[in-house]
Amino acid sequence: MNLDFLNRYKEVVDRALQVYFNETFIAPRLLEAIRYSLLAGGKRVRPALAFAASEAVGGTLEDALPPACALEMIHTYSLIHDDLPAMDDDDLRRGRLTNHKVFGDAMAILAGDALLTQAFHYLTKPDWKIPAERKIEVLRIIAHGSGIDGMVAGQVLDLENEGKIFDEQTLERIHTHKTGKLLLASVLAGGKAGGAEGLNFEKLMAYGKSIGLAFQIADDVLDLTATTEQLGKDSKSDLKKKKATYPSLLGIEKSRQKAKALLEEALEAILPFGPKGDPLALLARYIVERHA
Ligand code: GRG
Repeated sequence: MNLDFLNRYKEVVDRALQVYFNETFIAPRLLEAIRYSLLAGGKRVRPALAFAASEAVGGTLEDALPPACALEMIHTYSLIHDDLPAMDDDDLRRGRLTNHKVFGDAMAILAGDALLTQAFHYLTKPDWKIPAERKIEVLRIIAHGSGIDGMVAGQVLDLENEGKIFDEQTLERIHTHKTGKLLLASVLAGGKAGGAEGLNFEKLMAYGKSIGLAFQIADDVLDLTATTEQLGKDSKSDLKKKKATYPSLLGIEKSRQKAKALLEEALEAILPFGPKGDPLALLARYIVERHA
């Protein structure tokens, strides 16, 4: 798969984050902890979705840059907190030791807190040149996707169901919130920043819901089929923690089929965008067919 477009998006967001988190912040160790996890080379799927959604509706990369950076900050906070001993207690993330293993639990909690808060501060940047009403909508979308009815709710459902017998409906509820809501928010925030309204916004919603769930199903399968080196985090960790996953419920093959069916739904939803929707289509394929 040609990933040039993804690398182009990655470069833009990496540069912006690199420049933003600099020595002007007053607590050097906090800055170090933040940079350690944020600039450790994640796939940058959420920023890429925001950029691609903006382009699909005729917006620019510049329009979607603040939400792209804010989403990556929020995503990184969730990974740092998810890895803590009180949550998943993991040692490896993005190919290196987890944040708390290097900086201690207290600093890891604070680095996550600072990233979440700073994401919203970043969205008030005066040089973000889109209409003020659109900015408010973007803020609402991102807050909703990350908060009490979004990613955090999903994490709680996930923790509550560890080790339990669950059905497909419960599993879908966990996945659509824990992972799906922030991915959906990435598509909608980028689209809204680029000027999406009405039917265009609805198409993005359908696309975002499908790829949000497909991403986590692919992630569940990769947890079983990829190596620790490929993933940059411990493989088979869901199995060890008796986590609710699609492969544990449906098996690997049926899980793959479900992810493919969701991919088809996502591709169909964005047909009306024509060639402007190509980056979204490529991203959907990447999300389902990736090897890490
Ligand atoms: C509120 C205390 C508190 C903690 C929040 C909400 C939360 C902790 C964690 C949930 C987030 C989580 C770990 C979801 C799993 C989603 C997932 C597959 C993450 C990995 O995302 P990738 O593959 O990672 O995009 P990279 O490293 O490439 O960015």
